[in-house]
Amino acid sequence: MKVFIAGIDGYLGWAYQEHLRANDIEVDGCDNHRRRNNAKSLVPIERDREYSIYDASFSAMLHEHLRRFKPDVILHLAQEPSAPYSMLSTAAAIDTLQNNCGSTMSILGYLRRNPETHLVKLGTIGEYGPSSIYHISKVNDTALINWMTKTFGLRVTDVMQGPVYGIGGRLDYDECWGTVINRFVIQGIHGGPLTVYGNGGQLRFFLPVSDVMQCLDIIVQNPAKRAQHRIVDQYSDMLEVGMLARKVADLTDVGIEYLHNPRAEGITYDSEPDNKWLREKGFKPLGCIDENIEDLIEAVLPYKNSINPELFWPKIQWS
Ligand code: USQ
Repeated sequence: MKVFIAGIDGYLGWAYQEHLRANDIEVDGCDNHRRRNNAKSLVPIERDREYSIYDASFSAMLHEHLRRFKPDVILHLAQEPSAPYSMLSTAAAIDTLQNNCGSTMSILGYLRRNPETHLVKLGTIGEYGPSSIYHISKVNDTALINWMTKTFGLRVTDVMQGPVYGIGGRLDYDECWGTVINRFVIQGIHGGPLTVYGNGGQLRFFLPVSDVMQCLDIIVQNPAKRAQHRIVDQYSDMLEVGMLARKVADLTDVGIEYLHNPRAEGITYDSEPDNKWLREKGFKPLGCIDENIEDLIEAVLPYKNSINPELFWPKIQWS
């Protein structure tokens, strides 16, 4: 089994390549260092192996690399992942659409000639009720993938994933690149306050990095069939953001600040996600969310003095 990771240097990409290598699976990948150049990880970024640095949307380079490596699976994580960044300006919105749709099209172009390769593409649960240009870019991907899969007989798993937490290949906590649990934990360790957007009634579908590894393994080991565009909803827990904030506030003994919500977002989604397929294939979340948050607090404590509280406050407004 050979796995190619587009976006190998990122939050999940690096964690998954380490996990695969620990299981003696051959891995290669590429990354354009966009995340590395735009965000400051709280934990040091440690890399003990080489990978190629180029943008996955440069199709000539990508196709050449893939023809050499001949992967059984391509894991596509090479995308701009931030809803707030995509809403910063028209230029950032265009950048998000170009980056995300370009990398997807580039990979699909290779698969058209190599349809046996299984594409595992990271989508988002936010596709079930988009709340930003970023989320719309993922909906566009899904439409593109669907048509290409049916037309050219590809094998694709489109993973609808909720916000991830924990230390992956890095740990971000600024308004663009940090996900909400990581932000709350780091805000709590600093002494607060926790920044809840709106009244905190947003219902979201979370999972820790360790569960992402387990779910991706299940997907990689159970490839989609030819001409199948398989949708898999990937999450461990369903919780309101305000409830999460109360958990972290209790554990770190800090206050919560309810801010005017800078986003225009729904409380729930238009259709309910369901992780039944993963559970049927044996997915069992490794710990409960309370324990996972406690572990994360422990793991982040040594970096307390490096926390920059200026990164806590949201500046990008949807309207
Ligand atoms: N939120 C707060 N306070 C904060 C940060 C966020 O209340 O300081 C709220 C947001 O308003 C939102 C929820 O927490 O309702 C989740 O926000 P998030 O920043 O953790 O997640 P989101 O912007 O939706 O994006 C993240 C990842 C993205 C992934 C997505 C999955 O950055 O790559 O696709 O989670 S999902 O949310 O299911 O669309």
